[in-house]
Amino acid sequence: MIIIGEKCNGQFRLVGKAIDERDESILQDLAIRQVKRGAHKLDVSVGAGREDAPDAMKWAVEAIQNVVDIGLSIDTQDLETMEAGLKSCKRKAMINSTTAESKKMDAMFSLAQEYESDIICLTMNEKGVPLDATSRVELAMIILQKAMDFDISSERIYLDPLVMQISSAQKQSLEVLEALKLFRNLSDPPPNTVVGLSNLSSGAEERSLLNATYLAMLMSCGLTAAILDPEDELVMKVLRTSQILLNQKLYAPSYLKA
Ligand code: THG
Repeated sequence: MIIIGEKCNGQFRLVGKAIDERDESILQDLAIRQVKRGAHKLDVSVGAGREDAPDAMKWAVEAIQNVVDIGLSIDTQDLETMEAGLKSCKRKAMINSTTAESKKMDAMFSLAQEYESDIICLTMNEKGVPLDATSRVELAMIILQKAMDFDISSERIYLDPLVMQISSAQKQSLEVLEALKLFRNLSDPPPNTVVGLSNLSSGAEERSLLNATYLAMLMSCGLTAAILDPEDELVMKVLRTSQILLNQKLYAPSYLKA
């Protein structure tokens, strides 16, 4: 399970302000803390709708890399901001993300080629996020086909079925689980998969409990990576326990401490 820390994200007010002021210490503190709790990669987003997004992304990537030595997931839908982020990455990066829209895939897969990065592919298109599992699979097939055209091997692709808010789209939590099960049949070895876990509980109470419970379910459906809060202790305990129960890690009495 690849753990991608969610916290270096300009949508959090404190982070947004730190980016405005180019205050490195807040971003660096978040980066160090997430890695300490087990993050393998860090998602970096400067937040939507800022005019200085490419410059802000370059600055954020450099600031984070000055304190931690792990791969970054460059989280933006803007091509120029994506390239600014990728250019600054010292290690293999992850493009977060392309949709299944043809033009978007052309642009983002080209960048993936040029920068030899991994790429998260959202199973949505110009019509939005499909409401059922099989439509998500249809988009996944379009994505995998296009990746082949760009000579991007399947181990570099992370399919994201898009987790929605439980408070406004309750039935979608089941469709996402179903989609993950179906994605497994699309290639051999099965494609990598990723979700933004905290989307689930946005605007809800009992966030940690919702996120942790859903993570266990997602993992049992084959999820291979997640953007989540590594400082959420319940989420991390359930993640470690699920790895044991799914026989992905060797059980030892002290498995939570290891
Ligand atoms: N898929 C992919 N990338 C993603 C997502 C996804 N990147 C962004 C997001 N979704 C994952 N990251 C977060 C980060 C924070 C929150 C949720 C997901 C979050 N924010 C608070 C909220 O919504 O209530 C607001 C924070 C604040 O304002 O303080 O929970 O799905 N590929």
